[in-house]
Amino acid sequence: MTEKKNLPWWKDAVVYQIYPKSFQDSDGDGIGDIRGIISRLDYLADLGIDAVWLSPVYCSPQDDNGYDISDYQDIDPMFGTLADMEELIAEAKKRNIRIIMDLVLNHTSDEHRWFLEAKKSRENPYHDYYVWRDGAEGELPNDMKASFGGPAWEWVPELKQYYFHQFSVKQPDLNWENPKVRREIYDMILWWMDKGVGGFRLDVIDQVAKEPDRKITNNGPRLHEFLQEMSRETFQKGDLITVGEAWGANTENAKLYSSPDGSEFSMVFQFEHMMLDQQPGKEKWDLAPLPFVKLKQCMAKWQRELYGRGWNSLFMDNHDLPRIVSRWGDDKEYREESAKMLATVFHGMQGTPYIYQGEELGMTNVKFEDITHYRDIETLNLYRERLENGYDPDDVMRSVYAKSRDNARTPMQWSAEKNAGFTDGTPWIEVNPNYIEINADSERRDPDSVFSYYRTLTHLRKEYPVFIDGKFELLMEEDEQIFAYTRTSSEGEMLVCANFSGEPAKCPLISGWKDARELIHNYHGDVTEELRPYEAVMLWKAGEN
Ligand code: TEU
Repeated sequence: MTEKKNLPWWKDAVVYQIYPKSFQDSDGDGIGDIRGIISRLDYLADLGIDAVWLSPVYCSPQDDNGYDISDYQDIDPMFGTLADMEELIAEAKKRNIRIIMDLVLNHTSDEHRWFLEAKKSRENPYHDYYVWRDGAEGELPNDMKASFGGPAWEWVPELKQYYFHQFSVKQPDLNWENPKVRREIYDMILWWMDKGVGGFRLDVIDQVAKEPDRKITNNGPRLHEFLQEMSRETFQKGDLITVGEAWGANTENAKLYSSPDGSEFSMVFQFEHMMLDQQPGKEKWDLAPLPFVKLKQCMAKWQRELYGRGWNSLFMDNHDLPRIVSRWGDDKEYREESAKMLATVFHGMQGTPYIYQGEELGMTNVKFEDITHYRDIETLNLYRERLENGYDPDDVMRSVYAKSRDNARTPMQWSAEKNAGFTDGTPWIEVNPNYIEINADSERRDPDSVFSYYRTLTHLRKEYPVFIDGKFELLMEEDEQIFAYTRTSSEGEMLVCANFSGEPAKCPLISGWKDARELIHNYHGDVTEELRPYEAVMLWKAGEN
């Protein structure tokens, strides 16, 4: 293999996402915490990951599980202390793991000091930190809606003004037009950089430059001006990995977010592929089967467009999405095969792979008996709204089972012991009952497990530079079962070939790869021109020189 050519360290990195509330409890209160994470660092090192993206652990009233921050520079007591956080950064470093903090900069909690000040009077120096509009009670500035239901405007009678919130009422939007707000944010980021964090994930960053009078939420006219300023003032002073979450990204603006000149972020985290299995123009709850050929075209478009011009994140799961093996695989008969197949297809592409906690075990969606077992604000609001609007409760529950964010938020399944080894107390959300069969303890001992397969994938990325720079070409584009592509570099050619279905599938191109080296394969025995259900393989042919 050739030397890696002066690439930034994160180019061959694999990131692991931790949702702290559900990862590991250390003190028996039923809520995961930082000391719990420290106790599991060896597990992460064994998996071969390079960085951990930590969902928010800052002080927060937890209206949206930490995405409503009341102090950016302190840790919520439920998760631990600042000293615990410093220890986590240091202990991770010993294992060559960097910690990526989650920056929620579009909004704060309504309990943040700035907002408490802001709503005291119109003259308060913090008033202009948020987005206000004059009005009369009941006469909203316009009809914009908030993401978690209801209007995007909330009336404050003492001020006779509305504040703007794109998410819950307890998440007032920050006013990025105000240079003082931006300076406060940059100083806070520099403070975390001084603490030795390895990078940042930027929550809904495409929404910060909103212009509510023109009903603009994402991709506002000043967005990239703000992001470039932030990057100059902060990230570019360190050797960081930065990733911008942008539901509103397209392949054009993604080249700005993730330009190789480093003027904004290292990479973009976009969702085009995640919005295919819903009815066009409707919400994620309005279910539709996955249009497989469209998925391939979508992935191929991003591979092609960003090649040499940007950098993408490769993910199938996160704390807002259902479990991929339940969504696009088969979480029953072929759970292990399909979980491995999906990983093969995603990890073989160009970009940075993200593994969401439990994905490496093939954890599945959960089906709680009724809505009272759910905790997520988005799910609970959706259920209430849809019932008020006359939807059939069984239909709504079907959507919840398929798409609720709580599918990803049940506790990490460490072992077959009580509460899956997550806590000695009562977990804040119930454990998925399938932890007896699906858990880290048994998978780490089994060379054929989903965990062992992911470990091989993370190591392959370090061994074969083609993962980083190989040019992507989609094959068998119109095939309804096979996902196949090559990655070609000066060193050789890699083929990724996967049967995305539960039926056997013909794949004639395998015959041209008879002598190739098998990098990874999710079945025993030779791969032939007929792929078994969810069979997937990565093959490698070294070049002539
Ligand atoms: O999510 C962005 C976002 O737009 C989500 O609300 C998304 O639409 C929804 O989860 C899809 O079901 C980020 C965070 O990842 C999420 O957890 C937060 O709730 C949200 O921002 C607000 O900070």
